[in-house]
Amino acid sequence: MKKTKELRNLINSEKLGFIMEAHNGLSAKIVEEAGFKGIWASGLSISAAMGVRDSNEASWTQVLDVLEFMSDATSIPILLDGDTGYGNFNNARRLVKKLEQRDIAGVCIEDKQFPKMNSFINGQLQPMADIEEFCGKIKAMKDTQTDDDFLIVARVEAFITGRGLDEALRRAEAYRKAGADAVLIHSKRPDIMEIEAFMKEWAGRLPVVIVPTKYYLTPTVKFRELGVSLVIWANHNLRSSIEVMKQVSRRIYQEESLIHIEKNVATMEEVFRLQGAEELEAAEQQYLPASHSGTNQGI
Ligand code: SPV
Ligand code: MG
Repeated sequence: MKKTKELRNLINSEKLGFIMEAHNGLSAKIVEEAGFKGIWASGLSISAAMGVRDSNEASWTQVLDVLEFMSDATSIPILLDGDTGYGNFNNARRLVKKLEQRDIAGVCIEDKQFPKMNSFINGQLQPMADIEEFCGKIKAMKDTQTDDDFLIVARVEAFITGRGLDEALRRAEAYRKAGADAVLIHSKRPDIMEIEAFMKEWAGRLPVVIVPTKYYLTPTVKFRELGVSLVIWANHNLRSSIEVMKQVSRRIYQEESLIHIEKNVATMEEVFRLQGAEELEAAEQQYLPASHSGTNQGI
């Protein structure tokens, strides 16, 4: 099945679905091997892994290059966190064209202004997009996709910017009418209150996606009860790797030795496995003349 169809099925299914953050080819592969049916290409994580801020400091084509590696390394669908679409309707529709070429299954755009800032940094101070302008962007993106199953998710930042339920509903409804396939409703509260209020009024008009980074204490069963379609675990591969890399680097620096490290890190064999080294060996058998035999001796 095409990746676009798989993502659409995941979000349209009666069952609550889950996708997990990745930020490069390796983490994308790890997400797939864990059993997830989809990948969240997180703007925060991709930018952090590049060592820059989640404020469109990495150019959109640099993000595209990362996505290409993620897509090539995996067989499950990828939903891109497309920030604001990297500009106006014209930039956003060109993004759709480039994503389809790389077999990305969908993109989420948020109703803020370019350059954006992560929602958890002074969210209440962030300017929102004009509703009509954002609707035009959604329409342009929908008109550009060539695969009907490519997914456009409209992310509503009304709660993040402190505007409340009425504004969240007004925006979500406008984006639905503009053609969005699903709505992502974001909240920075430590509880489910805003999401719950939204879900009750929204009443299933379109599938709803949530990102429970801040309300992580809410049991998942509650998301099911509210009728949420898709949960994004948005940044936990990035954050876990930061923690482990800090510990390992510090310890090797202090001890000037690997003695206490080796048993706590992935084996070299595991690295080679994740890279698909075996496939290359088999290909060499098939394609390299015997006189060139031995890994990578053909060059
Ligand atoms: C991301 O993962 O980059 C997101 C989710 O957009 S959040 O960081 O919660 O804004
Ligand atoms: Mg983001």
